[in-house]
Amino acid sequence: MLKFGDGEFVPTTRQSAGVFTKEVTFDEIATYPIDVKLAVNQNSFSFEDVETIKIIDELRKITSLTATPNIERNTVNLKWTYIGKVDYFRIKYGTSQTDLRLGITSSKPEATLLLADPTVAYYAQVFPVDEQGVINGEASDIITILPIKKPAICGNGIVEEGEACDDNNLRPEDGCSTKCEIEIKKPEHNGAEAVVEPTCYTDGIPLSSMKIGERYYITR
Ligand SMILES: [Ca+2]
Ligand SMILES: [Ca+2]
Repeated sequence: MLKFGDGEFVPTTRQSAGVFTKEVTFDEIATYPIDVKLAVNQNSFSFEDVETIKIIDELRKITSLTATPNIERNTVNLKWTYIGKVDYFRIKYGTSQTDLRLGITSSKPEATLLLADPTVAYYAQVFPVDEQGVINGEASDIITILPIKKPAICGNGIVEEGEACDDNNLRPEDGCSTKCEIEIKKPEHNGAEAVVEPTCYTDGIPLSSMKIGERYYITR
């Protein structure tokens, strides 16, 4: 028989030899005295020095974490499930699994992370925190967010993110550099602009120009 707090003695369930169990519901986080009595054939034996039971906290735990990339925006939407009463969540993330340097706080079980470099992997973990931002529960596992974009390849003829041009080669001095930056040479006579018409002459000599996007640039 078990007495929990101010309650009555209640029978326990014999689980195995010498092991009895009783599931108890409590309302508050507190320390409760417990009392145990052995009842055999109308006789009951009380035990002294029975411990108190300290209910220190309810269980708070992030139970799952998923990431959905948004390729257009270079962001990842995180969603997670949790158990317990959680007021705030702290999301830590970064490009090193052992050093999650970045962090944001959310009051909802979701958050959007802006990926500064979408061509590398990120790692993220969610923690339950209190109003002061102190961790007060069990964190999620660390998840891996795979690169959401391939790195741009200069010279493949496709203008990709981070490239101003791509002329399908890795030659410099032809208007588009080896790093896919636009190369513009200053015109040699007054009045001309770096951006020119396709047929532009300097001192009677046609300028060599190159069409990049909708504009022509002087290349020499
Ligand atoms: Ca390219
Ligand atoms: Ca080039």
